[in-house]
Amino acid sequence: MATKDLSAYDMEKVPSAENMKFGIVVSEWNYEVTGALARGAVDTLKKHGAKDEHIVVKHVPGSFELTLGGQLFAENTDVDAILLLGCVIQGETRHFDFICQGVAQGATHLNMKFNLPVIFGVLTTDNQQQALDRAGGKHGNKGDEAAITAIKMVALQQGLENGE
Ligand code: DLZ
Repeated sequence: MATKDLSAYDMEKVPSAENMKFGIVVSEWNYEVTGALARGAVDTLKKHGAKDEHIVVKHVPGSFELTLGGQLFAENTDVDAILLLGCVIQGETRHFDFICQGVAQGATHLNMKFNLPVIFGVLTTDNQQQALDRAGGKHGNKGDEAAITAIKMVALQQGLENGE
C-alpha cells in the first residue's frame, strides 16, 4: 500500500476490525468537511468489520477541543483507538497556527499518556476547496485514511501485547 494516499489501499492487507472498538471525535467547525470525514471513517471501519455498537461518535465545537474530546474517550470508555477529525482553514490571522499546533501536540500527548492509538485526522488547508478535495473529493477522503490507520495501529498494539 502506498502510504502517500491510503484512499486507494489494498483491502486484503488491512486487518479485521471485527473485535475492535473506536471513538471518533468530530469538530463542528467547517462541518461540511468534517461531517464528510466522519462518514468516510465510519463507513471504512464498518467495511472492515467493526460493529455499529463499537463505533461511538461525539462532537466538539472546534478542532482545538479535539484533544480534550479524545482524553474524555480515553478516560471514560474502553475504546481501542480514538480518531480526531477536524478541519482548520487558513484565515487572515495566526489563529490557524495555534489551533494546528495545539491539536497536533495534543494528539501526540494522548498517544503517549494513554498508550492508545490516537489518530490525527485533521485537515490543515489554505482554503475550503483544498479541504473538500480531501473529504471525499479528488484527493480521496482522509477520514477513510484515519480509519485504516486506526485499525492498523490497534492490530499492531494487540499483536505486540500478545507476544506475536
Ligand atoms: C476560532 C476558530 C477559527 C478561526 N478557525 C477554525 C477552523 O478553521 N477550524 C476549526 O476546527 N476551528 C476553528 N476555530 C475554533 C477553534 O478550534 C476553537 O473552537 C476556539 O478557539 C475555542 O477554543
